[in-house]
Amino acid sequence: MCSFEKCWLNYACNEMSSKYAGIFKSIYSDFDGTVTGNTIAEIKEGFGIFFGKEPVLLEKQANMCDGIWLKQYEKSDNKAADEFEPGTEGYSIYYDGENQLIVVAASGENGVMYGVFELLRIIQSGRDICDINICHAPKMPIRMIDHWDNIMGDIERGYSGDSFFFKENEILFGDRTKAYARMMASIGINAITINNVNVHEVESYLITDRFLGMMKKYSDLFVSYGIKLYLSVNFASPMQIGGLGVCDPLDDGVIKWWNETSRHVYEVIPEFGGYLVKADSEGRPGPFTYGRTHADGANMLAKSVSPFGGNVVWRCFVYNCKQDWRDRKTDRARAAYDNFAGLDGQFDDNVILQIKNGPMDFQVREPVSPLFGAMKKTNMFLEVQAAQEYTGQQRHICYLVPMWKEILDFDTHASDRGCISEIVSGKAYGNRLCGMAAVTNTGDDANWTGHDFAAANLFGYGMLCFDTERSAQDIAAEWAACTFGIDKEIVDNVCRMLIMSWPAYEKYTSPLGIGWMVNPSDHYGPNVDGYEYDVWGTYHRADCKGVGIDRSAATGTGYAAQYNSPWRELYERVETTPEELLLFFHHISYDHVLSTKKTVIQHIYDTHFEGVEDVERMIGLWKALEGKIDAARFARVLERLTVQYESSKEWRDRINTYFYRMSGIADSKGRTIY
Ligand code: GCW
Repeated sequence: MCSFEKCWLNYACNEMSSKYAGIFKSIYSDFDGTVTGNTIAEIKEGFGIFFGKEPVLLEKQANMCDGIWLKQYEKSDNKAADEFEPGTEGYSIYYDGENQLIVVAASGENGVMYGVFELLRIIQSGRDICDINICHAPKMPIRMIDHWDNIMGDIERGYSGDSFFFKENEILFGDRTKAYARMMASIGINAITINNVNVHEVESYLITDRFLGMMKKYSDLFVSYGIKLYLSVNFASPMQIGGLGVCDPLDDGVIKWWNETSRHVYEVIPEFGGYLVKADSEGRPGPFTYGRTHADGANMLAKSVSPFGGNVVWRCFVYNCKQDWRDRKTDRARAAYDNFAGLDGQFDDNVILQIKNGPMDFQVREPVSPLFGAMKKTNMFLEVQAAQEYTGQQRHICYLVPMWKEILDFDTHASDRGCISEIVSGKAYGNRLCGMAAVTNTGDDANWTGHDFAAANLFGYGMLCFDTERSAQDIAAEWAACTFGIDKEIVDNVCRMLIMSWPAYEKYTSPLGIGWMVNPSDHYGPNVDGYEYDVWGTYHRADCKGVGIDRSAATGTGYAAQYNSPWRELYERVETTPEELLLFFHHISYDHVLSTKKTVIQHIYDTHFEGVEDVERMIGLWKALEGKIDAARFARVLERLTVQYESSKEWRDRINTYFYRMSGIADSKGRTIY
């Protein structure tokens, strides 16, 4: 048996198999190259399973019929959209019924590969080939995955086993690596950072000869799936591995060290993507030590890779993690904006700022980071977290695509095209280097993501980067069909479970935009005051009268004023703040009445009871599928749902009890609160 599963690439026969059995006998490709080689292998495998026979690769395209043609794109291949530019990664797919020919047309190898993967998903989810008429090009130019894998083999915030890249200071490479690259290509990923942004001692050497040979192997594999390899680097490398006394970005010796190091990296790996950097953040070294700005730091690195076409992805997760809880003015939420907004226009062309979706840290509910609306002359990535650090750690189902869609749809009002999706896709200001990055949720568990349902987040992330217009429901349905089969009840129930899961998680954990009520350090399970008096700057400020943080400009931390109008005015006032974020922006008394006519305290009680009931419903939906899903996966998911149920009750009881004791106000429905 295989030590890893195929997730959504689990090709299986369905009704289309008999309809088209034996028809697609041949493949012809206008392209050749390693990506095309993998694409053809994929067609052979998929079509072999779907239609019972592997198509054969033809040498000549002479009046081809009964097959699949990987074709150089021409205008006449656009049969679907009025305006369509395939670019280097887009494609059109259509079916020529007369000749029983499927055409996948693109301008480059990556486009053809993405087209073929979409075609296979279409067949796999039971849709009819004869209806295909598609023109697609990815919305996000760069679609990145960030691993937080450490070279010892553990994964920071990893919930699905150990790394499949590293083990005990060595690099792993094998079937699983290939299967992984294929899986990422199948969802359109074109950049992967394989090591943690927290770069410890040994990982610092990944850019040296000690490891570069293996990195080259990785890069070659990735390139054959259209993916660029990136590495996280230690800003203090000149000291850590270069023996210099400083890592000041304006120091000549430091500049020379990076120039030589990068030149050598590109000598070994000409296709190398570039560096990802976490600097001056949570104890990591950075330019602040030398009184330099983050533009100084990023540009110094960027100049070292720019002769070779490399990029520097620079994270904006920079904040004071040594705060005093009595200090009510320092606000962690303000930090990314305060540290970076003023630097707009100062970054080199090959620098991309990577900004977390919210101002805090991947909570179940946060406003969108105001930094996106503050910069017009800077390349930006939207960073999201598929790893469910604060959303149930892959023991709970929490389908994050609806959350990410809300973020992408958020209008920053920075310009006429101020939506996050327009900004980070480069459409708003015409930049080429931009896109999204997701902290991944994979590990060496057989099913890759621990919870089988967590794979929907990984799949969904890729789908969304490609097409931000697609609905979360549509993505869920395709994932369910490709993963568990096209049976209607399966797809319906799995979709319902996915779609209700984020709201459910929010209900039983976090009321009205308050986050962080988790156990410190591991971030799993409820602990209302876990971070309350700690140095990390993450407070709820609950007292006997009310709860929430005043972030208004008039009386609070001033965070609300970091937004463009009209958001700054809307967030400034209690009456106009969207209720799901009320306690993020304001300190509110427990008896404040919400639009639902409920008080804040009653809302807290009700949502916590409802959240648990939602989990019960999810269990019911899953149990209804017994016998339709293979026994092993059925049991695996049920086991995790049971864990989720127990945990949701604990959340409900701890949160409700805390606020009952704090406020002294009883539940109007008289339910058990301790
Ligand atoms: O809040 C933190 C996580 C860290 C992570 C950090 C980051 C990789 O708890 O584990 O470090 O975010 O995003 O850099």
